[in-house]
Amino acid sequence: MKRNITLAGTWCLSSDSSRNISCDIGIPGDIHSALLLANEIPDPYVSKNESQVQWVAQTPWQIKRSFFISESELNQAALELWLESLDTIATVSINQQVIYQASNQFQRHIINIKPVVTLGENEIEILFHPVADIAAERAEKLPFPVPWAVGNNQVPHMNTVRKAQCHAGWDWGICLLVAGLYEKPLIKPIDNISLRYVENTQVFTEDSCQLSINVEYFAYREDTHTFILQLGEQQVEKTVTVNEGLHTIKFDVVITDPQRWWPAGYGEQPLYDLTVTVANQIIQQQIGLRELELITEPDEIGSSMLFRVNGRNIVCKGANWIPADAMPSKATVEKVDQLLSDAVAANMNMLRVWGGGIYESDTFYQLCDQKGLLVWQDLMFACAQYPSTPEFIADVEGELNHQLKRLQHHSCIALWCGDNEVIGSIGWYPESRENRQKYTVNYDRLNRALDHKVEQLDPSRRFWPSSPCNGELDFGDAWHDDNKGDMHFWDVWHSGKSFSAYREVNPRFCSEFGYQSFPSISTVKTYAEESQWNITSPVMEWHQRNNGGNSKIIEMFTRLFRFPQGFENFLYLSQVQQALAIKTASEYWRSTKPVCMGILYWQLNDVWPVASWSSIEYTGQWKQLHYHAKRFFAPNLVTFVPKGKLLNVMLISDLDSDTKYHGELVKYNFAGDVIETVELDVVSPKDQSVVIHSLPNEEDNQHFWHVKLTEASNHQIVLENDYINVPWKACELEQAKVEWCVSEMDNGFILTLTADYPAFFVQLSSALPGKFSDNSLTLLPNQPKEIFFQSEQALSRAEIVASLSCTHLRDTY
Ligand code: BMA
Repeated sequence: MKRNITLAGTWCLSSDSSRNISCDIGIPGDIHSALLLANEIPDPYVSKNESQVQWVAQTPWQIKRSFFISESELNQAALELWLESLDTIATVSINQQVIYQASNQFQRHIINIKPVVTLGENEIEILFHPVADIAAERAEKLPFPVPWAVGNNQVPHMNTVRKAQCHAGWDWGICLLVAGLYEKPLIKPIDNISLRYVENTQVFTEDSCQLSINVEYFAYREDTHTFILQLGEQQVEKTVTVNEGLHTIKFDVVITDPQRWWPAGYGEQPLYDLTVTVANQIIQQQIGLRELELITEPDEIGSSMLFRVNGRNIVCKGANWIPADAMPSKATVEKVDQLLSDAVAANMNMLRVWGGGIYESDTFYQLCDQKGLLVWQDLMFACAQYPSTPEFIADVEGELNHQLKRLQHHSCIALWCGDNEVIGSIGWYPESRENRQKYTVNYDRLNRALDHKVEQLDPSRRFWPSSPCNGELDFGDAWHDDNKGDMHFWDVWHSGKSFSAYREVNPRFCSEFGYQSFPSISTVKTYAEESQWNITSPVMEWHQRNNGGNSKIIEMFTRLFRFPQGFENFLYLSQVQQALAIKTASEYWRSTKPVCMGILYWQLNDVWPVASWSSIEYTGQWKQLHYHAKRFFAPNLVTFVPKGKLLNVMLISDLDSDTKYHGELVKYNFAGDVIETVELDVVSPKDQSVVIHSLPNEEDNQHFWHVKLTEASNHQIVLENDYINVPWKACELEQAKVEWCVSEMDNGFILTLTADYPAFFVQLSSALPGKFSDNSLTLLPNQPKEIFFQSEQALSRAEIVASLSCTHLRDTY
């Protein structure tokens, strides 16, 4: 069996003569990361260094290395060079002979290099052309101007290049216009058959799953081959004789009593091993068996929008995913794995892979399969108009041929969505606004082509034209129409409405809404020197990409809070504010169940250290929002929902059985005295949202309500929440003293927190890397709380104690 020749490893990177740079580059990897490692550029993430490195993307670069071809390899029918995630406009040469021109980051390039290699040492060279120039040339040639993502992109016309759109900057993103090769390049010696893709469709009967498995392969000459397919315990063999060319072979396998795959929180994620072998070729997958439907049925409100998995209506809870790092070399498997685990830890079951980034790596989707994270998969178009010329559409079709076939077998993928905000953006740009019909037709030409590709290549899933979208061929305002389809609700952040506006809409599926905050001081320290520790300093403003973003945060402070003193309190309070915004929306929309069946906030992660809507900072640290998400996305939730003159206490369940709780609803004053107590013995009916108590909703700056419920059969499960119906600034909070004692456990530390007065948004921090089980919580006098802290390093109790600090709301002024 001939082994694949890997070309991963160290290559030589060199610039053209304008710079005369030559250094090593690790492939897979990007040019900026290599230059950083070789000390040729300053760290683009630090200070305002981004402006110092813009020349990198304006320079042509070449990467090269040698490889060895043996006699037996040379005797093969073909030597296939596989290049994936080649970013982007690149000329590939072997032994100084140009063999290929690539221009789409999302296509997979397979080139038979047998005719150009020789026995022994050979050389491969890839030349990367500056993308901005090519984009401008392409824009010139378009039949009419096609507006690009002005306001997000810092380099024009990226909409003409099939490359991650956020590489040119975004309203949370650095502009590096990175280039490189981000997947392992391989040479595959092929005796005759080259395996390409394995896809499956699943049909369920009462006690079985019938799989029809399609294997796509290329044959270099006419011959007879035996394919072996192994699925779980079953093995099937098929022998076929085919001519030269591209072929498919189909296998039918029945699995009786299938173990079904479920989204996280709804069941387990059993995966079956699937292997296809022929000659020296093998494809291995792990597949989940599940039925998944997108239900969009007319109802008394408009039209439903929900995912049904294995017959159960799922409440999708999660966030939007952007690429794991602006420098692709830094988007390691460990980093992606950690972010996805953090999503699951916050009780999420869906992520939306946003259309301005990339079709993620195989590992990303494998991890989502394993962890039960459904994926709302956008196709890679965002916030701009796109050409609909035959060449552009053909290029995109080539990209989808690969991406749909590559990803089809992942049980995590819930649907294919045409783009991010492309329909809506027709109204953003003067050209398209003034000529709406023309641009709508232009939009639909490309969108139609995407739709047809999905229909042809993956009929097992629905195509959803755009996010947000009111439905097929509905070009209405999905930012404001909450009756049907998915919604992007931005009236609070982008339009400055108050948080109560979240309770004035009833989305069917909110796939975007967000509120910004600053990262914590530990993250700020990675990019700003102490002299810059001021919100309006040049470096802090540099690390804010949304026009007016910092002012929005500050202005909302003035509505809700007493003005914070000092830089660190400023950072902290911005995270309180963000958590409050997203909590208000998420809890209310969950309470409207089954009206709202999807809540994905904007955004999970950051590509560099920056002020943004993320709940996880670039360094991996959880913002306060992420701890709140863990609570407000939990399968059972208790919350307060004001409704007219009433304040309803509501209990929400996404579980498939009733749960009993007992506890109390208590009215406190800010000294912590109990004013009123209501005993609660309640049942949370399965899969429902119910009112368990109603109170008069009075403006009151003297008191707050606190509810605490303990599950009858499992005292570990405690639901808590609190409520005031005036802004925090109106309340006279006591200067609570929060103390903690630390005790050592086998694999971490227990921190027991106490307070003498009620303390809100109590946030523990450690100067050492580690994770808290909970944070940003309410502490009441005589009600200690335990938090678990686990550090990545082996640390003594004394070191932990010394590393800890604590802030709460009253500490900020
Ligand atoms: C959304 C996204 C992104 C953007 C975010 C914040 O609508 O689709 O384009 O980063 O808003 O403005």
